Amino acid sequence: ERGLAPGLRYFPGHFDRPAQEALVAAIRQVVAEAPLFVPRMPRTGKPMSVRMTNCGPLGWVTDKAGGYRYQPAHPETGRPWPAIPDALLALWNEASGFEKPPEACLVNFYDPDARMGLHQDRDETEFAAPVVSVSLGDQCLFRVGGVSRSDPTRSFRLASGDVFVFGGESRLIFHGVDRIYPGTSTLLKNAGRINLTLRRVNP
Ligand code: MD3
Ligand code: FE
Repeated sequence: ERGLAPGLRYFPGHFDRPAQEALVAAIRQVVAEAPLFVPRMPRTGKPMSVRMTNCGPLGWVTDKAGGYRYQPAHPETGRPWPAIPDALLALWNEASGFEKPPEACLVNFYDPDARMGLHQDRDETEFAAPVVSVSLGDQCLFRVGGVSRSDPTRSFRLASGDVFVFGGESRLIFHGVDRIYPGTSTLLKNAGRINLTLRRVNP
């Protein structure tokens, strides 16, 4: 483990290959029940390049009319989100140090040309809980800054099986994915990356 800043912890290679394969199998089941959707920016309706789904009691969604929010059902099927896989609940218990269980697990799928601009996660009302993130598949260039957009940033090349914990003073830092490095992992059938983020939404 590397402690990088107050509340910011990095566990490179936390999940070994068999554990990564088990996570991918669990996520494929989630996607079968809750298909990937294209999130759209509030007001403009511009599509994000990442495709998403969720598991857990709540899921993060965004569309032109409703904007960023958490809701208990899939935006297209209207069905409740599937349960969070046990391996991810175990990770939360180990890594978060938070007494209550995660309410949302956002699943982001990156094609080789997908990106995520620098942003803060502030659609939750519980900022005392950390966000726990797992990377699977192709490597990416991940950027983290500070709590102000103008703060200096550092970049990390994240690999499959890496875990990041963003808590404490790092819960509201700016972060984003600048690029995917296609062909840097054999975990997934097709090139691309999956990121899982476990979150507490409500106090
Ligand atoms: C720091 N996802 O879904 S994970 C996101 O790789 C998101 O898909 C990126 O940013 C991805 O919102 C980055 C790392 C991450 C996730 C949530 C955070 C860093 C965070 C919340 C607070 C602070
Ligand atoms: Fe984020």
